[in-house]
Amino acid sequence: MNKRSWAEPYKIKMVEHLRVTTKADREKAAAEAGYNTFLLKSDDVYIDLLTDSGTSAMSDRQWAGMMIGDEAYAGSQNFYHLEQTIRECYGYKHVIPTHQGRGAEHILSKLCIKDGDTVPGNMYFTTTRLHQELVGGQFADVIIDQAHDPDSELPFKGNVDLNKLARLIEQVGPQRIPYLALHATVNMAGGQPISMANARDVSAMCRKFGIKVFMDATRAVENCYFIKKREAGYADRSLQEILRELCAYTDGCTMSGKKDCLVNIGGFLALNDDDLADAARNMVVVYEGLHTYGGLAGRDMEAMAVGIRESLQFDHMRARIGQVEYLGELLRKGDVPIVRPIGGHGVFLNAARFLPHIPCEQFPAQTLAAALYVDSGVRAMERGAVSAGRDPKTGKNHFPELELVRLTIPRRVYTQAHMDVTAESVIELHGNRDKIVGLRITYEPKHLRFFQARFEPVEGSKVLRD
Ligand code: PLI
Repeated sequence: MNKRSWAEPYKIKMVEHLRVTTKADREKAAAEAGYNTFLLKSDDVYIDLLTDSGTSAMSDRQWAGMMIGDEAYAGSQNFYHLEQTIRECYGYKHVIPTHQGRGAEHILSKLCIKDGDTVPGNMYFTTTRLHQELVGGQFADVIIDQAHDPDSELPFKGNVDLNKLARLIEQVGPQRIPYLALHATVNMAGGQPISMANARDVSAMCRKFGIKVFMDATRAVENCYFIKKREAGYADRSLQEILRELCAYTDGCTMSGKKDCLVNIGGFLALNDDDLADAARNMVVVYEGLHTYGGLAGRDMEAMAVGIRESLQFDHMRARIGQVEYLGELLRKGDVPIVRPIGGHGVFLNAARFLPHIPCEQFPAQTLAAALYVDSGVRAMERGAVSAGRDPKTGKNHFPELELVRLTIPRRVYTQAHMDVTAESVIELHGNRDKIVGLRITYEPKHLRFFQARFEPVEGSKVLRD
């Protein structure tokens, strides 16, 4: 036998019990939550694949780090440990901690974007675009066309289209583009990576025009794993070396530590420019907290410093992405339409194809996430028209080409058996798709509506008919 499997590079020391509910319980809970999986109580959820954000299991070493939290208001030792770790692992000069990723996005957007500016990026992300818009910026999508095609098998579907970028620079002028937001990986495209070659080319083009490049490094280590696996010349390089090279093509990053960094809360803004960092340190005290804690407890910063080192271990990342791939392969073999290639942090169901009888105005992805919960207690997340929101100028719904449901895998939390149970539910639901009823909105908040909007079935009282 030649084949040798990998297994998780850890064993389980503590367990959290899960509550098993009946279908009737779940129908009631779904209706009470307005068919929005964000409004479910977690106690009513069996397998929680809502997000990989802040849901990871910390290691014993991270928990040990929590015990050496230095909770001084100013100059906590844990800040200096975190700063040193980020400097070494990511290579940026200045580190400004924030309570989570959007805290960093807020500061960066406010400091760099002027009213009427355009901010290109490889596909939008919800909070990122909102912060750009709140300060008068306009997001411009410069991702390659294939990223919008769930069936395209390109290995680096997150790449920036350099022609689109060049055209944009020509159209609006480089002085109206404060920076390019480079997402690694691209969440809304299905966790698709960018290649090192693309990062290098984007950086060269932007530098030529004096445009800065800031990376959304939230899942950059996952991106590096794909570079190692798929890009020529990187197979023998460590994740650490690849990460340093990737970051070197950028001027700084925003980071939600709640993903790659294996913590339940935390983030940072990292910058190379001294003046910009100075301004950011000035601003962080207004919105987050002193520049040596940025809204975090000392223990949170310590756990993040330890988590960053763990995230760069090859065995960790192979098991993390391997688990996502395992679930994706089960679904693919079960003829469920999913985004290909399988991404880094989750498997994305192609809801438009899954539910061809539900028109986009009835939110197929929102509907599918609700029906999946009713079927088995698996909680997923809508990543389609509801997440895309409305055009701030016209008020019209954005209807993105990708109408997806994300089965997001928390790191080090679930076993392969949980993936089996999830796949069985999705495959069975696919067989029963004609029993699924579309939704309409009954309440819509102004910003980031996917978090709090409420829905009801367009006919009858059930999203999944008996
Ligand atoms: O949730 P925050 O504020 O720590 O981070 C915001 C954020 C920024 N960039 C990217 C690529 C994200 O994925 C991200 C948050 N993502 C969430 C919450 C998710 O469920 O994907």
